[in-house]
Amino acid sequence: MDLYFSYLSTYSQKVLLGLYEKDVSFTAHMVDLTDEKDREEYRKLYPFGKVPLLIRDDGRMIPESTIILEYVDSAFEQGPVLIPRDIELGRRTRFMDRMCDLYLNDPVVSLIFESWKPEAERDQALIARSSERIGIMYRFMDDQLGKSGYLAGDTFTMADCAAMPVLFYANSFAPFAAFDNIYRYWEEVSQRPSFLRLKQEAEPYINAVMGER
Ligand SMILES: N[C@@H](CCC(=O)N[C@@H](CS)C(=O)NCC(=O)O)C(=O)O
Repeated sequence: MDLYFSYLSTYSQKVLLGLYEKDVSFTAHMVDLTDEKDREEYRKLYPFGKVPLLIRDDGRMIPESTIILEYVDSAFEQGPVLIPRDIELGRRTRFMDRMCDLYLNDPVVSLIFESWKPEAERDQALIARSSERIGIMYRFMDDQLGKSGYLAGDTFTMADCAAMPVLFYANSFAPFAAFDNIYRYWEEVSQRPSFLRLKQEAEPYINAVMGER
């Protein structure tokens, strides 16, 4: 199995977390999103140019982080069940995964990109919209985490794989320390071996890009 990914990409990190949690091995192919030549080369393989992308041993391509994790969860039994088989918990997991991707990840990425522009060129309306959305998501997540240990119930799932990489970046741009339940959750999940491994691997790439700004 081959995984095309970038350590800078939260969607790639989401998949890496799931693979590390389940201890599934793969051949790693890093795509340098900061290098136009590398991106162009990658688009020959996957014209949308998005990472992550999984290629199975039979050659079938599986793009999209959620679909990759669905595949990994159904194909490999070991480790945590990323999408609970219980219908209600499974639905809740998919729902929280969508919420994290659409309403947390995207606004956090917008804030990061805007922060890299000179102040006068920043899109203030986008910054305001993104910050508002992140605030709504924090309240929503805090409420969920007040009722259960993890985002979609009492076990670690794909929803947590989706949330953690974004929370890691988000805390610098929109700190969540005032949200007790998110804070307590973060203190615990950020100590998981899968996250510590990801953080150690990704940090040099993140620091290189953030340091340049
Ligand atoms: N919905 C996709 C989103 C993937 C995505 O947006 N990846 C970004 C990096 S986080 C990317 O590949 N950007 C490069 C580009 O758009 O050319 C998923 O869940 O995998």
